[in-house]
Order: sequence, then C-alpha cells, then structure tokens
Amino acid sequence: MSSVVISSSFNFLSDQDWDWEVSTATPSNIAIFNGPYLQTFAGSFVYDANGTVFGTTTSSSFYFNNALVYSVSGMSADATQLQIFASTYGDTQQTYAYVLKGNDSIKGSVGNDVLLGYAGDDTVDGGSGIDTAVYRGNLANYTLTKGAGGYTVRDNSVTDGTDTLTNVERLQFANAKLAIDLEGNAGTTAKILAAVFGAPSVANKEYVGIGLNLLDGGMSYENLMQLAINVKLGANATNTEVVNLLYTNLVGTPPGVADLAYFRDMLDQGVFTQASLGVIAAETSLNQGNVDLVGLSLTGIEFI
Ligand SMILES: [Ca+2]
Ligand SMILES: [Ca+2]
Ligand SMILES: [Ca+2]
Repeated sequence: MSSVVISSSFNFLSDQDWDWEVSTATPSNIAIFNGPYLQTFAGSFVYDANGTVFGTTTSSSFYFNNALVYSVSGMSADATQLQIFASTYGDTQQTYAYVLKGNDSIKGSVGNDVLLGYAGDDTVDGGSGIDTAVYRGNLANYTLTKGAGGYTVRDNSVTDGTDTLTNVERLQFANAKLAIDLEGNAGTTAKILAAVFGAPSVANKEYVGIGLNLLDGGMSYENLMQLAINVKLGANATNTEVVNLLYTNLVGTPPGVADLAYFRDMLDQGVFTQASLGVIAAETSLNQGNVDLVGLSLTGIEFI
C-alpha cells in the first residue's frame, strides 16, 4: 500500500516526462532533476557498472521550484522498473499505475486536485478545493454509493477496485462527468436551475456545467441566480415577470392575484431583490423536492 500526500494542487493526468539527470545515487537515496523539477527516491539500492539500479524504492517525493508537490510513502516498488519508467517518454500513466496498483491512500491538497487511485481499493480524500476523482472506464461500468461521510465508487469490472471518497466534489469517467457535491456547488446549481428553468432542466448537462463553472470560479449564489433570471427572461425583467416565473416553477401553476401582488410588492419596496427572492425560492423544500435533491445526492448530476 502506498500513501500519497499532495502538498500543492496536482493533476494525476498531467504528464511528467522530462529528460532527467541524476544528481544523487547512493545505497539509500536517488535524486533526479530537470530544471525546476526534482524527484527523490529513498530505499535500498545497488548499481551495476552500466548504471542500472536494483533494489526497492520505499518512498518518493516530487518538487517544483524546491516546493514539495507530493510525497509517496509505504511504497514497495522495484527500482529497476522505476528507472525504466523515468527514462522512457510518454508513460507517466503507466508509472503512476505501477506505483499505485495496490490499496492506496491519497490525500489531496488544499487546492483543486485531480486524483486517481488506479487499481485496488483506494481511499481518496480530496481535502479542500474542488477535487475530481478520475476513473478510466465508462460511467455505466461503475456503481456509486453514498455513505455517511462520502461516496464509494465500485468498478463492476474490478479493474479500478472499490474506492472510498471523501471531500471529492466531482467524478470523471471516460465518457461522462458527475458532480457529487450536492451540499455544495452542484446542489446550488440544481436549485437555481429548478427555480428558474424548471426541474427537468437539471438534466441539461450544458446548463449544469455552466453553473458549476461559475460557482467554482467564485461567483455568488445570488449573482448566479440573477444571471439565470436574465438568461430566462432577458435583462431588466419586470418584478411581475420574475414572481410569475419563480412561483410557476415552484408550485406548478401561476400565482393568483393576491400572491402575485404580495411578492411583487416586496420586490417593488426593495424588501428583496429579484436575486434574493430567487434564492429564497430556490431554497424552499418545495423547490428541492421538485428537483429531487435527495435523489440527486445518490446519483450525482451529469455535466459537460
Ligand atoms: Ca483538494
Ligand atoms: Ca490503487
Ligand atoms: Ca482504485
């Protein structure tokens, strides 16, 4: 079992193909570098006359500009095999898959990470940030289960094992992406879509993707609500139009005269803005029921 701790935002899908130079080669340590990149290995090593290394690597760290990016401990990796990987271009994924082929623990950084456990039953904790767990097969080959503290993702064809995920917001499969942060930006997106465009619009992967992208980028709930209202009704929609829209999407029928006047007056008098009334509407249990937020938390929401 390997234990990976990521110190600064990292993407397992990024390539790590450099023309390494060796700066240290002792019986217990190897260091290779290229420009700002430094990878160190600890273990027990012997070398033959050609410079081929034999032995076992037990830990490794990767640095960029002298800052630690990730550390892997608890490894038991064949040093000769790692040397072949390091000296071959285009096999970053094979390298990671080799090191992480067992039941591993992967801990993300405080930033946004793209994480992959490869084969075995892995424990993935994204930490803070918007974190994505990557699976190499199609969505239909996996079973997603919501537990108390997070999700498990089981590969029905066994290759990727059964992973336990915490603090992971997104899943990426070969053919689909899922947002599982229903208590975070995915939930906010679903609630806005339901209130403004109607509950069926949560199946619109493009709309979901736009909402997630804006919220992940720091847009506030109210600002995204106003943007959605503008898209739906055009800029500068009247207060009557906004009340009609929200009411109809929540209740299923347009408001009666009294209800329309009540909510429109609140907007006219500045008790609420269109956006803040929209957020109140989105947060109602009626709206959350319409979009089946509980059901979505079991399946995630597909987006592009
Ligand atoms: Ca993270
Ligand atoms: Ca693994
Ligand atoms: Ca796995």
